[in-house]
Amino acid sequence: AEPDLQAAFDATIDRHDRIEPRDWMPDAYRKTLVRQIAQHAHSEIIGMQPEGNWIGRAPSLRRKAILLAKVQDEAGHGLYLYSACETLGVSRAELTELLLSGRQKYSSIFNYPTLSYADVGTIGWLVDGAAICNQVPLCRTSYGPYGRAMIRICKEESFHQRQGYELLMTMMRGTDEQRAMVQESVNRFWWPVLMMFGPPDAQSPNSAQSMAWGIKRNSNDELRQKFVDMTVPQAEALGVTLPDPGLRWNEERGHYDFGEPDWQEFAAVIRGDGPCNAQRLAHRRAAHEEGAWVREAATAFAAREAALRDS
Ligand code: FAQ
Repeated sequence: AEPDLQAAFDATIDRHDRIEPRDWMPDAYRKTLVRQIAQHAHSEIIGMQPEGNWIGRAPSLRRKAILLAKVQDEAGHGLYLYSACETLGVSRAELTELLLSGRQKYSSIFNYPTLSYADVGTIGWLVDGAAICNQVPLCRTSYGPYGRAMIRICKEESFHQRQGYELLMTMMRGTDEQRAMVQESVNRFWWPVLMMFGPPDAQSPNSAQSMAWGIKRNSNDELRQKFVDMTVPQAEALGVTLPDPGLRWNEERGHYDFGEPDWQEFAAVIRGDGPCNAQRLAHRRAAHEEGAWVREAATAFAAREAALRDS
């Protein structure tokens, strides 16, 4: 029956229709999805740390309420994504183990520190802006549970992006010192944000197959370009300079030209040698260990309820 199953799978992909958890799928398709969705889930959960760092030091009650809501949304995104991943036959416990042992990755961007409150704004504007650019096409990904999770996540990411932009706008209308804080923050985050889209297409081992399977709908370079085109006018409206002397409108291409990120730095960060990799994983590990009693209690409770039902 194998050839028929493969043909049915191929036909579904060709129609741009969706593969669902109980459908037959090639092992390599399942494996790629687990890798990408798990990496995405881990990014949401680890991504709570850089901003979480500022919750206790937010400058006003209003800013604190906004930041708390955003960081909680990120926890929620991680949970929808772990659930989507579980439909592929892996458990959240296994995925957490793969993260903690360094066998699965999370986004490079969360290995950079947050040094001032302006970073909360910059993360919203640029990091969530990049996330939206990458995730809107993923709403049409070929695997049903992943695409459906993306729809809700993208709506929440839009709020995140707006709160960041609004925070930076407020600071830019403030004092010279506040404007300098925003510029300094944008200078630090710009290049690492461009790296969020992954390596250049020619060095992206997974892109061609993931696009053929409809898991990815656009290449890394296409999305990076789209993000730059979308962000330059926003930077102008804000009054900040993007730290790239090579950035200029190319009339012929109808796009902005821009400089090359430092791919050696990117390689070092995903190898584990970024500024905060050790700290992020240590914090995640400690939180996991401290939560062991909650998991044990929930498991014991579920077992007792099941025993009561069966008796
Ligand atoms: N960081 O062959 P490709 C968020 C790895 S947004 C670390 O091009 P692929 C929201 C890649 O895994 C961030 N590793 O790979 C938020 C592969 O290694 P592997 C999360 C990276 O998968 C905002 C190798 O390099 N978003 O969390 C990165 O086709 C604010 C070769 O690369 C997603 O995960 C990187 N930047 O394309 C939360 C989106 N780039 O696995 C809190 C979904 C590449 O073979 C606060 N993912 N690598 O060992 C994707 O769209 C894709 O997986 C790409 C990479 C585009 C990231």
